[in-house]
Amino acid sequence: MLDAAPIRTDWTREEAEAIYNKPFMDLLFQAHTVHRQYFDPNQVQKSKLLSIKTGGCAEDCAYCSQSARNGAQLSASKLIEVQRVIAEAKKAKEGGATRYCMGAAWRSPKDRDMAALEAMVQGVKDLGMETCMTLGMLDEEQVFRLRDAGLDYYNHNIDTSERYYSEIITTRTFADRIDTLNRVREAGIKVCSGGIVGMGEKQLDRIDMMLALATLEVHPDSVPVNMLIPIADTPLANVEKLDPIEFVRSVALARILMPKSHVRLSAGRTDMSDEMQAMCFFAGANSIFVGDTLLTADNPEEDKDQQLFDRLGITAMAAGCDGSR
Ligand code: SAM
Ligand code: DTB
Ligand code: SF4
Repeated sequence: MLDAAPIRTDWTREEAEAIYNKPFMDLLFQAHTVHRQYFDPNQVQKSKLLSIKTGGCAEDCAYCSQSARNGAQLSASKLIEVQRVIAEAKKAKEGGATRYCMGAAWRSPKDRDMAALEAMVQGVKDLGMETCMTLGMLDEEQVFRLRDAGLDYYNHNIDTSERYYSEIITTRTFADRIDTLNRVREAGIKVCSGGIVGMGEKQLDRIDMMLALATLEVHPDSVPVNMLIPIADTPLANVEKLDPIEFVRSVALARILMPKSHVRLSAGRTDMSDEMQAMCFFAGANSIFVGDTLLTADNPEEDKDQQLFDRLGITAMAAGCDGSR
């Protein structure tokens, strides 16, 4: 067995560009080799998402159905009841999910919401599931409160390259995102951070986004790679569709630059063929969201995912198992 690829946070732009642009077969071979060194390639984690507060968001993210500034905005709902969250998590567990991710359409949580958020974390953890939340920017006290409630992961995406960021979001900066990520990591909560590809960015933006994640002080423990789901009446509704090969290259780059991180094949799977998803798993993706809705958008039906797993000989990671060697 070859020595495992080292974990590096000093990758250069030249190295990342050279990897991304390798002949496709060489790129896939390298990504898969790295993947097998750290993970069982036949195991994929099933995560489930729940929108705990939908719509009416003050931010102007150009891709999002939940921004109050986009024409597409969904009607705003209040934070849902703790008991409902726990009941939904229980159903997800019965369906085989081992990780539960709760998302809120907020710029940041209000202090009056914190007690309910803590109760949600505790309730879902008591079911024996891994917990994740994505609530926008957090201050130090909020980070400590969520950590003390037992939150395992915090999801906070950098979404794109620093250069392209202001084309997509103007109500916060790339640096604001990094600040929250640092606070979360320093408090000892695992970091989940990735982004979206297919937003009309250049190839170099995809490379720089992965490079920004891979050169953080510590790699995110998990890296969601979302393919843009175009939402009607948002500024990105009619953006040109990304070449699927470019998407697979982005997954492979994430795997090679961050060998030990879970790479999550996140939004956009309804528009991916089974073969494209298989290629993403080969390139190192080892987590998906299951269930027919993400936060607000569609996701493949669970039967379809199970059939794909069966055809590929993939098994779902068991609770408490992270698929690592
Ligand atoms: N409001 C919080 C925030 O933005 O940090 C959490 C929820 S937000 C919906 C979570 C992530 O979902 C975003 O960072 C983005 O990467 C992804 N996302 C949202 N809308 C998407 C879309 N239409 N297509 C692909 N990914 C999307
Ligand atoms: C992430 O990177 N992708 C998930 C999760 N983190 C919260 C969310 C995808 C949302 C897709 C659009 C929607 O459902 O509204
Ligand atoms: Fe709000 Fe998050 Fe949507 Fe941006 S991505 S508009 S912060 S819910």
